[in-house]
Amino acid sequence: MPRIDIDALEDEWEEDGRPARRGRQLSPAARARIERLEVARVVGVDRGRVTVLIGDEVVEAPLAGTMRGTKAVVGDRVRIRPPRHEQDLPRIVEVLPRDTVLTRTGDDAQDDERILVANADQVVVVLAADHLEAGVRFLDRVMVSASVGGLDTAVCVNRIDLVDDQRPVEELRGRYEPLGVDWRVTSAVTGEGIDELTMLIAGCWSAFAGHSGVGKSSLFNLLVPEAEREVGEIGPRGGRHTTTSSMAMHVPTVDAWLVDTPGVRSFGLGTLTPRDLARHFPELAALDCALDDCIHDGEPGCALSSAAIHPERLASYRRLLASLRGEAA
Ligand SMILES: Nc1nc2c(ncn2[C@@H]2O[C@H](COP(=O)(O)OP(=O)(O)OP(=O)(O)O)[C@@H](O)[C@H]2O)c(=O)[nH]1
Ligand SMILES: [Mg+2]
Ligand SMILES: [Zn+2]
Repeated sequence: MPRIDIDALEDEWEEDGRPARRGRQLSPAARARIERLEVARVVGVDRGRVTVLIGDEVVEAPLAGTMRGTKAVVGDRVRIRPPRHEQDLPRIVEVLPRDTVLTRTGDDAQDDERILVANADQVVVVLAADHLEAGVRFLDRVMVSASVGGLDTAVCVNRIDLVDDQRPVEELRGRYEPLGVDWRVTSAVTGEGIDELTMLIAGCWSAFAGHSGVGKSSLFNLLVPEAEREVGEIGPRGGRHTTTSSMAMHVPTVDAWLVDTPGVRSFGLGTLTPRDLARHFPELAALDCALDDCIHDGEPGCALSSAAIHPERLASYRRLLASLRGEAA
């Protein structure tokens, strides 16, 4: 499976005519950076295998034994210590506090919080133009989690070549742009919108999120030509999970970092309370409601009016509220 692979990188270096490195040996530059305890950035997590960027080199660096119980996720800033012997690897000895986190739970009844990406500036929710409805429900969930975790949410409606009528996409754009959501429309097949997507991610750390088959890895491969991520044979209907690990790569033309993630079936918000939900729905947070800690769910005197929020967004809010209360799916 294509991913950042130290051995493959070493092969490339050999082809470059640079001196070949033996076994696990680090370059002197990387070793010097590690010895200075320079902060490294986690760029790949594939099951237990963690790769970090130190300076401009990617090296494998598992968690040190003393870090048992800690997890490192893509985007984490870490300190690593040098290998203790010839066969050893550098090891992560500290995960620095995270500025932002994008988390989800398995479903709304669970509190098994998993971090998808740390320290990203924005999450780009990829929707399939030919499966918009399921995508929008997913988007509403990600927007809440991103707001809680301190990231911006943007949208990329991909697979636009597969739909003749673009009005539903434009209608959605009109619903979400006023909420501060940047909106892009792309096709990984025709190349439509790729330049605009590139500008969206310029200069920052972005992570893709979306259902399986919406085209995250296809877009990633266009934005990071050397990525060669495996893409699925079918689209969102197949539900096949092609990508199984998260990986960050640099987009040098716009100095951006982009994270490809595995598709997820559900985006649970199981650690949130109804109050959190109300606070992280921007239309509701902006309400001038005089009631303390109101969740705008029929309380007498609540300022919620139908003018304040799109009916579909209100319906979505009420569905999420019910689901968090364990009332309905
Ligand atoms: N027609 C069309 N097909 C696309 C487009 N983008 C992706 N596809 C196809 O959709 C399928 C799924 O694409 P992937 O890039 O693997 O999707 P993914 O979101 O990475 O899926 P997971 O890794 O499973 O989460 C592949 O067959 C792609 O060729 C597009 O813009 N138009
Ligand atoms: Mg993928
Ligand atoms: Zn209220």
